[in-house]
Amino acid sequence: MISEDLREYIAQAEAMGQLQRISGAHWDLEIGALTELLVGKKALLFDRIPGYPEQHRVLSNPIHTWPLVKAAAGVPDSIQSRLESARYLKDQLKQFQPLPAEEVASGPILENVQQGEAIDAWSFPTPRWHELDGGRFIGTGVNVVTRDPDDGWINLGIYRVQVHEKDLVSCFMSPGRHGLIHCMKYWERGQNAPVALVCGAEPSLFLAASNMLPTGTSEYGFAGWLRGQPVKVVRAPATGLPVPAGAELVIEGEIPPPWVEKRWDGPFGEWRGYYDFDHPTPRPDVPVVHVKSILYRNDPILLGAPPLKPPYDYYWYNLMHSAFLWNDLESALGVPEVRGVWLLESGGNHLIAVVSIKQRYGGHAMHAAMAVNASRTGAYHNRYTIIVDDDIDPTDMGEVLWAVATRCDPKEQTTILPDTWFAPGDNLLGPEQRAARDFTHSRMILNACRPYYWKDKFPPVNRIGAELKAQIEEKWKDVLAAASGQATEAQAVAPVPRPRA
Ligand SMILES: Cc1cc2nc3c(=O)[nH]c(=O)nc-3n(C[C@H](O)[C@H](O)[C@H](O)COP(=O)(O)O)c2cc1C
Ligand SMILES: [Mn+2]
Repeated sequence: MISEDLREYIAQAEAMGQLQRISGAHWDLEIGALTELLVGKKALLFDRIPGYPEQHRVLSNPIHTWPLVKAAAGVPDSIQSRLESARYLKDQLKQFQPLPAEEVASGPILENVQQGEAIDAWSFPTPRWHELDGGRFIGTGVNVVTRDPDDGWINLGIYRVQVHEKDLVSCFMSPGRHGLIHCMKYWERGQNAPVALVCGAEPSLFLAASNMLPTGTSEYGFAGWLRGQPVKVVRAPATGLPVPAGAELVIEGEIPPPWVEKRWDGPFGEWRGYYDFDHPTPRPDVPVVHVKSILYRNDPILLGAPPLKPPYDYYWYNLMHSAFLWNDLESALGVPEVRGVWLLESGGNHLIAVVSIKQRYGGHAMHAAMAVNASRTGAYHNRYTIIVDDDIDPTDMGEVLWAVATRCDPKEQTTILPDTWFAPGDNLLGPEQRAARDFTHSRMILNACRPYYWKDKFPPVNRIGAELKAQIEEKWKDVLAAASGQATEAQAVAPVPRPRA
């Protein structure tokens, strides 16, 4: 699906029957609650938000249905399953060539410009998304644009943005984020870091920026490649940073070093399924953005993608992440015979990685597990890595847990890795560790493959064989049909009263 901007995308989603329009929902909790209740069902377009011009809108759950994420990622209609979709995308990734952004002289984003005294970040219907949130987050479906001062590389990441004052917002970047590394380079030079917060762009940018692309690769180039046509950008007036010409709303500003100025943001309901931090303590050490200009289209549409408690249909994130991890394992990290990769929904997108392999050598499972934890996608936050044999579908949580229960000896086949890359928002960080600003954690590898050196002596699986199944299905088809039919009828028929003794 190619759309030039969010409006064209909305029209396409509506034509697919994937859009729900909602009028009159309040920015304070109502939009957030409807977003949570309808996730996985439809993209939601809110208008007539109380207290704001009728056509200042919010689009939430933009790619949070299976048809929409498949379309945004370019998976053909003929492919249905999650695993096959991830397989298709990882094969596509092997051909990835960045298609750089195309600079144009002007665009709809420049229709309205707030500068100086006119700047007012409250003039948009920013939702308060979750009940215990400590404020209004304008940046959830946001693309944070930064530039590497050394080589000019432009990065886009999704880093939450809270409005604090009319010309002051905050932007939380977890340690290791490309955007934060760019900022640190400016701060080391004694300069403020320029930033552009794009709150409402066409969703291929959202999809691109939510992935752990390699260092040095611009998410603009990735989104262009995904769409098959370059993203058109204009130079934002205050910072010179490239922003999508068709974006809905852009906040430009400067981030001073946190040792000069910082705020507390949140609390905020996060993707692990908890508030960040422990309510009611907000998070300290969040860089602030001094707003230099706000650009917006006529009747702007904010893009909202608040984190929600897993599990839910998190496919939009898991699909691409799984494809990235799969491709990393095969391409950069050289793991042979990978048969499937999936990030389980219950782990949000970053907590449980499952890889199925056809074992070919002793240590193959550990090779795969170490590679998961070496890839950029799997190195971050991934608490559990589960390796399974090729008879297990990694997207099937029941099968994965069966493999863990029956093939993974806790003493012999689990490994704990200390001091790994986590995040300040991790709900398992205790008060002392938080106070020490130590955000690392341990993680576990579960080798749930049959032990390699005696795998041929491993008991066979107690499951009907394909040949016997086919024979029985042919010979006993009437019984099978009747029995399944009867079962449904039986449910519909009222129970027969017992005869009295
Ligand atoms: C909806 C959504 C919200 C996110 N919020 C944050 C956030 O507030 N802070 C953060 O550091 N990462 C956040 N992330 C994760 C990063 O955007 C993601 O890891 C991305 O790959 C980072 O880009 P980078 O590798 O260019 O830094 C969020 C991701 C999504 C999809
Ligand atoms: Mn990046």
